[in-house]
Amino acid sequence: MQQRQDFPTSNPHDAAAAEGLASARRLFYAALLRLDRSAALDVLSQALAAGHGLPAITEGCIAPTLETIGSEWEMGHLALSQVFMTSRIAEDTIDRLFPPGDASASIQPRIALALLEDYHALGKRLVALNLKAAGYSILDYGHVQAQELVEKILADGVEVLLISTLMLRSALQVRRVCDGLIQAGRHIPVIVGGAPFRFDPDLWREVGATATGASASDAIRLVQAFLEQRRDA
Ligand code: B12
Repeated sequence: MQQRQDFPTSNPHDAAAAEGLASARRLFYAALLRLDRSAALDVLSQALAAGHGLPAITEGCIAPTLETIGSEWEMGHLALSQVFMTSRIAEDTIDRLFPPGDASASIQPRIALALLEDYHALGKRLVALNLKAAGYSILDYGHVQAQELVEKILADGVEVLLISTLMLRSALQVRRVCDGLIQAGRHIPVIVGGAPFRFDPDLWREVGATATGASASDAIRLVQAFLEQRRDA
């Protein structure tokens, strides 16, 4: 499985930052596998204190660590119970560091984020955190079914929709959401992300989405682009 690349190291500060993140990643991985919650929390707290921003910690530490653990499970080196426990500890650590609802949000278009017919919650949580840290206010619908999601979007007048799915079966349900919105005459950007869309680069088009992103930073970039497009229209 492909790993995310380290951050570019064009100058000594970047090189030091990349080394700091690589070290945090190693320590985070070790803490998770020892099921050591307090060490996991210490690693991320220290990375924040060292000046690594939330996007860098998301993409340079948390996400690649879980991917490594997933790859080791696929290769038979770890049990599913270990994937379950480590991801649970990662989620708790993130919740303790960034309690839900604590980020200040000032930009107020109606942006909704949902985990569609799937229980892999970590990616959505990180996307929400990063968007809030970038100043966006988010309607977080949590885990929803396709029909329920369409109804919520129509009721809330959502302007940009973000969907996270980690299983192919769930990713295919995006088609039902997009069709439901079109049938209701609601044409809004639908941005999708998660493992199936990274594994198959054409899947987002096949399910009728408007765009896909591979990371939480991509989510911010795409939301910004769609809002700018709307302003200029
Ligand atoms: C951890 C994990 C679990 C944990 C989930 C814990 C939790 N609360 O989230 C547990 C152990 C519970 C689990 C269970 C299962 N899992 Co699982 N799991 C994983 C694993 C190893 C890592 C996922 C993760 O948390 N990554 C870290 C987060 C931060 O990354 P992320 O979610 O990808 O999100 C990032 C980006 O994708 C992006 N992003 C995410 N959403 C969005 C949205 C938008 C709009 C944008 C722009 C970006 C974006 O930004 C995020 C931050 O960088 C993946 C392997 C993988 N490579 O993804 C398998 C994986 C997703 N699981 C898989 C499977 C099959 C299952 C099970 C069915 C296993 C089983 N036999 O029981 C169950 C089903 C659970 C369910 N019903 O939903 C498969 C899915 C394959 C498929 N084709 O459908 C995978 C791909 C493993 C594999 N290769 O087989 N899993």
